[in-house]
Amino acid sequence: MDVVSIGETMVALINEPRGYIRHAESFKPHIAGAESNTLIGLSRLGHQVSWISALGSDELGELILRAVRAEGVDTSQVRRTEYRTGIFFKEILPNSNVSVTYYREGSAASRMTGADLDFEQIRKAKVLYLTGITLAISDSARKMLFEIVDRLKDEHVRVVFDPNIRLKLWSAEEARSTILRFLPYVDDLIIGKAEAALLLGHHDPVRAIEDFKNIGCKNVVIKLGKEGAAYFVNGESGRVSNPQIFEEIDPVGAGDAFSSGYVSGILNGKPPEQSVKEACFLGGYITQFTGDYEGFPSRKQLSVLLKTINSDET
Ligand code: KDG
Repeated sequence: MDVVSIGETMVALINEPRGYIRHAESFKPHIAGAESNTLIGLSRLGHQVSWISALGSDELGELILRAVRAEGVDTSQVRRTEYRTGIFFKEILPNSNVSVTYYREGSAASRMTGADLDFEQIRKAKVLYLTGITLAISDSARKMLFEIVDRLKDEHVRVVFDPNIRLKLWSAEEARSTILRFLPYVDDLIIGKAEAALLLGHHDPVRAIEDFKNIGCKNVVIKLGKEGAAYFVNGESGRVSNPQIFEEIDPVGAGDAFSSGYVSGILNGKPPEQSVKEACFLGGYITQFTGDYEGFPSRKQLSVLLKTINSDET
C-alpha cells in the first residue's frame, strides 16, 4: 500500500440555493473528511491507498462507504459500529466564506481506539497520512494517534501530517499544546500560515520552518494561500508561487488537494520544488468545484492541466 490514512468522514449537507441555510429549499448530500478527501485525490492520481475509519451501521455509513469505495480507496479496514455516522451542514456564503455546523459528537469514528486497528497493515505502508482533526474529535482518537506514531518510531513509514486546526472542535490552546506534542513524530509537516502562527506565535514562514525543524519535523511545507508555499524538503529549501489563480466556488478541500499533490510527488520521487508546485496547483484547482473532492483530477487530466501552465510560463 502506498498510503494509509485514519480519520472521520461525514455526510456534508450543502443547501440549495447557496446562501443562508434559513432560506434552503433542499440539501444535497456530499461526503467529506480531510483524510478520505486526500486519499481520493491520491487514488485519482494513481496511488494505492487505504482508509481506516469507523462508520455507523446506518444508511449514512452506507452512502459514505459506497462513495469512497467507488473512488478506488481500499475500505477493508473501515468498521461499522452501533454508533451513528457524523453529519454536518456546510453553508457557502459570498467571498469564500464557509460556515460548518457539526453533528458528530459520539459518532462511530470519534469512538475509535487503538484496539480497533490492525497495526501490521499500517507498518506496511509507505506513507501514513494524518490530520489534527483526529487529534481533536475525542480523547480516544487522540490517544490512538499518539500510540500509532509512537509505535512507528522505528519503522520505515513516513508520517505526513496536516494540523487542519478546526476551532469548532477544540480551543486554540488545546490545539496548540496537543499539536506541539505531536510534531516530534512527524516526518513531513504541511501547515497553513495562520496555523503556523497559532502554534508558534509569529508570522514569519522562514523562521517557522526553522522552528518546526527544531521541534523535530524532518520536512516542512508552509502553505501561503494565494502566495504559494515555502518549504524545506529533503534538505532543499525554497519558495514557489502559485502556478495559477482560480476563481473559487468552494474553498473547502483545498488543503486536502494540496496534501494529495505533495504526497503524490514524494511517492513519485519528484524534486521538492515540483512536488510543492503541483500541490499548490491542485489546492487552487479544486476550489472551482462544489464539494471537497469532486474536482480532483486524474493523473492524465493533471498532466494536461500542468502542460498548459508550463507552456504559459515559457
Ligand atoms: O478538509 C476538509 C474537511 O475539514 C471537511 O470537509 C470535513 O473533515 C472534515 C472536518 O472535520 O471538518
